[in-house]
Amino acid sequence: MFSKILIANRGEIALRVIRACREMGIKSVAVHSTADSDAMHVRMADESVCIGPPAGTDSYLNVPSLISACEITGAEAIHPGYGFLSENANFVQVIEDHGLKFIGPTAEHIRIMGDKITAKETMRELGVPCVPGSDGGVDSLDEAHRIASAMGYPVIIKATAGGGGRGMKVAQTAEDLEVAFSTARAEGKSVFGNAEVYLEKYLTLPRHIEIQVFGDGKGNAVHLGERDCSLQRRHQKVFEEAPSPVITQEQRQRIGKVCADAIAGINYAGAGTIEFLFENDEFYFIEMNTRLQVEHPVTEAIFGIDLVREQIRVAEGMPLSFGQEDLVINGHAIECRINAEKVPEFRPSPGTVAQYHAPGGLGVRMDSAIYDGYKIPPYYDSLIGKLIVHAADRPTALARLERALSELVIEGVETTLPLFDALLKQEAVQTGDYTIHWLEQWLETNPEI
Ligand code: MV4
Repeated sequence: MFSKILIANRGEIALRVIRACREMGIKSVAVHSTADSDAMHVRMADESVCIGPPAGTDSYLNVPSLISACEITGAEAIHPGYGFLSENANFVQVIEDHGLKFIGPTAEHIRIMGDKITAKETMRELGVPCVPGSDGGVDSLDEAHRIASAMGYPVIIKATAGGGGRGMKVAQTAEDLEVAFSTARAEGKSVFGNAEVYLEKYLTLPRHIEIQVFGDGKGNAVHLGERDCSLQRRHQKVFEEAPSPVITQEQRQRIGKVCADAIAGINYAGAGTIEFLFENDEFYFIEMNTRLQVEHPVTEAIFGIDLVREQIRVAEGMPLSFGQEDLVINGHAIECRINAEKVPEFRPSPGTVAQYHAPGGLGVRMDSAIYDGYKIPPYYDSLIGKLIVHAADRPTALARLERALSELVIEGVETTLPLFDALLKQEAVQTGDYTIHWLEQWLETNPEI
């Protein structure tokens, strides 16, 4: 049993972990940069340690400082949150070398899933349906031409070390292939230090559906259904919901079992997300995330479980506190990501929060680390809050979201809140009839926000 956990993160996710620790009777240690001395996670934790100057690379990504903070405070385990070091296999290795516990999967599993070719190969062998494409890397333009013409255009070239949409190029025809191939390689090399690329059939109008999985590291695993994360802009999710408006219970159970069996088969430990493109009623694996995700609260809402508590339990070597048969969906949940950005340009808008009033009432959860007078620093991600609503069904959840948004006040900085008021008025959002391209197309053609 852990008696003290260090949270290697900031903002709302640090609060999320501190809250789980407190409920479990575990002491929490916050770490912070010099820019975050007055941050809510520092106030809410039992202890705090300053780990460096403002830049993330000097503080929240500073591994020696984090290990020292554990040694100074006697923390036995590290929760990485999301982003920062949450999917860094070397960090996990260093933690273990110091006799500490990483709350998450093994370094090996992080490494496997961090290399997209290896991830896909692993998943295919485990029976997970994948996007058709090259088996492994494509080393030459000639090889790319052969595979693409056999499969048919359009195709997409992806960097194996890529992620977040970087190092990805679409070729609509054979004429585009040379440029797509060389730019994907160059971007892979320059951004990720790895020029290896692979090729896939390009799916033109898919949805982004991700399956939440959870393993105990000993061959037992469950799935917690899907989240529909199709509403995104420039690979940043904006609005997520669970369950997906287009997935049937039968499809959910089928793909869910495939995913749970797959991660059970590799003795995966902790929370994971298996990402799919979903088109014409078929699932196509693209990537796996080996962390707790920003949008995990929508899954927590519909299943009535605490994913962070479960992560901590599994890291302590305890069994999962629920079996697949215990996991029954109750209602519908929606999350809005609120960023300190000015719309419609989505320009970051740091500054002082003059006034903050969180919404409340039945089925409303506001995860945020802001407060009246809080100064949002310019150094980090612009996410300042997540509004999550839960209701008996999708129409009721949408109405609850509109109501909660009407109560929410954030003044002093520009936020993406006007986007959500406008979004809720859209037919596609009301009916759930949208693809991964809908939001960007709508933003291009609708200057009203
Ligand atoms: C694709 C695709 C279409 N076909 N792969 C974007 C980020 C990375 N995670 C995978 N991505 C895509 N891969 C094939 N074979 C379209 C995208 C894509 C996308 C995927 C999910 C959510 C939003 C997206 C926006 C643009 C492109």
